[in-house]
Amino acid sequence: MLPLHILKAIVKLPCEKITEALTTVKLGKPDYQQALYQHTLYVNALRHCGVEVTLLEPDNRFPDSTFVEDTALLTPAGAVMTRPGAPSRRGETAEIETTLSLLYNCIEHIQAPGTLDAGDILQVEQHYYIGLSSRTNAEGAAQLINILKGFGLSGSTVPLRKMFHLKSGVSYLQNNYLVTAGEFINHPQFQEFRQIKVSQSESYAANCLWLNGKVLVAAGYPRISEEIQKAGFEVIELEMSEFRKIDGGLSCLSLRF
Ligand code: CIR
Repeated sequence: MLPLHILKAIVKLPCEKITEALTTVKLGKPDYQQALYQHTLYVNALRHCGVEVTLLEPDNRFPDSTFVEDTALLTPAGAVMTRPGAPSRRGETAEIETTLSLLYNCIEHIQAPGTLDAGDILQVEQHYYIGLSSRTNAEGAAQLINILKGFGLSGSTVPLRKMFHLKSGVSYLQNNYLVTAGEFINHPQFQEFRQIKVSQSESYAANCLWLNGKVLVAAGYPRISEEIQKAGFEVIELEMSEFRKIDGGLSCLSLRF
């Protein structure tokens, strides 16, 4: 198989209403200016990894809309528009679909009553693990597995116990390496992987992002950064404090293809 290369990414600027974004954690409201600054550094890091970035304008109608990852799944065979589990986020897909329609001939859709956030989808080569979470239901996952089959790809489900999204607790770094935290450490469905295990105190950093041989890791989690470096990856640390306050991680901020 040819080595994977991420060529492009779509990102969307945080909007002023990011202060009203959904959250399950009690870390206070994000600071809009800080979020903008952290987002700029994120975009710079994508470019540093050789990725061409399309930057979408902010949209105050959707406080969570900087988390573009949740709105679509991009595969080599076609795109899938999700149906986000949070009703306040459903309208985010329209603009992303317009952008993707310039890039993809084939765009499929998750239909009601299915719900799916792509933060629940972990791609490992040709296979897509789909977390069943408070956002992604069994119907949404079943629809996606069917679509993937049509694309010549495969999918399977992973029920979540505590994690917010599947990728809040597990990331794939290529070369058979998984970064795992919490309930995904030694999980029976991930036994064939080499695991880089994240301690409870650093579990936020389990959402990291492989990009063309480098790995973006949230700043402030030194042990996991070191483990990832030991595994042979160059690490780029990025401050994520404002996105963390609203359950967002590094992968959530871009759609990559
Ligand atoms: C939400 O609740 O939907 C946002 N505040 C966070 C979304 C994070 N997205 C992701 O992990 N892919």
